[in-house]
Amino acid sequence: MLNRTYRALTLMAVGIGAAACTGKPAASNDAANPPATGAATGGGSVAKPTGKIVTVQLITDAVGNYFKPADFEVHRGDIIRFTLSVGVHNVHFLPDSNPGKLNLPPVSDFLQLPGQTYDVPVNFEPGTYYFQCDPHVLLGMKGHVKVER
Ligand SMILES: [Cu+2]
Repeated sequence: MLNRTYRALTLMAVGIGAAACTGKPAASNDAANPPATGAATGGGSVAKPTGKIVTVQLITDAVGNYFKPADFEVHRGDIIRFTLSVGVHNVHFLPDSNPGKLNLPPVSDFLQLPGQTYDVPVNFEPGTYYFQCDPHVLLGMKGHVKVER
């Protein structure tokens, strides 16, 4: 069920991507007109993929509930691969805790199966971003990722 939903979403995303690629030629006025403040929501620049995958584990153990690593750096174009190790967790780049940041990824589904992943392509502007696991944030399950160009 989960897998099927995930696959459908993936197909949708691929479909949208393909449509975007085969659509009209890239708007040539993008370069001439820097996006107005707030206009880039959802339409920000897509970073060129670096091929680098940064794995972050989601863990429940005797120490508690936590991301490992919880504070790390990535570059634009990397992929952050949140991977469930133990427990039931999600990943939420809370807008309220990331004021002024654009292109925040959607909140993930709950990861419940060990090895289950949630990929976040790093298309954000350079800066430090906060994320948390909603059910465990009060237990300290949160982290920061610093995005570098
Ligand atoms: Cu959690």
